[in-house]
Amino acid sequence: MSELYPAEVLINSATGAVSPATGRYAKHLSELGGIFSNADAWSRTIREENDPLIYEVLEYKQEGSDLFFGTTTMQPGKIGDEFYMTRGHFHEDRTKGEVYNTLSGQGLLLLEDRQGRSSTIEMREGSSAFIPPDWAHRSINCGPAPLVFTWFCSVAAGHDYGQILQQGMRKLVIERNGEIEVVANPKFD
Ligand code: M6P
Ligand code: ZN
Repeated sequence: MSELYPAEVLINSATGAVSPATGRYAKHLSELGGIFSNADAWSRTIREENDPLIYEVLEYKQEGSDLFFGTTTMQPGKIGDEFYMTRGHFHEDRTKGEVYNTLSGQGLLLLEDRQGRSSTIEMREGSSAFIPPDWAHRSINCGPAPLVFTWFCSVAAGHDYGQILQQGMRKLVIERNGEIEVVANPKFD
């Protein structure tokens, strides 16, 4: 096993920059097919807004560590009446949870367990969210500015996207008459 060492990692609350970062990826709208309810609005936005960036993930991980952490920075916007969101996932290892801490912006963390129970936790500066093992989680930027949060997780957790990608989540977060609303996903009726 490689040797682990103490490290200071700087995180920018406004941009989500992680320094030093050991990994990063970006998700543009065209890579998020099937997660938004309004497929016409999805393809129109890709065309008209030139495939906008939806979110970026930066991470800090030491080779051989059991823990890693990083930031997710989500752009503001909507597809139809649905706010920009992450894919959403369960962990492959059903015994592993995760912690989020919001640094800036405002959003909702949408959670759901395998029995179909749903929960939402507000994401705003200074709020931390405990994600229990075996609850799927998706973050949603409901504000006008980027939503920046840190996450802390077990390396062994892994991502399981299958179920959420195929079925969606039981709740949708939409804007209606200028208000943020959590509504039932009609696909589950
Ligand atoms: C959070 C963490 C990451 C995750 C990212 C994007 O930052 O949970 O592990 O990858 O959100 O979410 P998703 O992978 O569901 O698109
Ligand atoms: Zn996770």
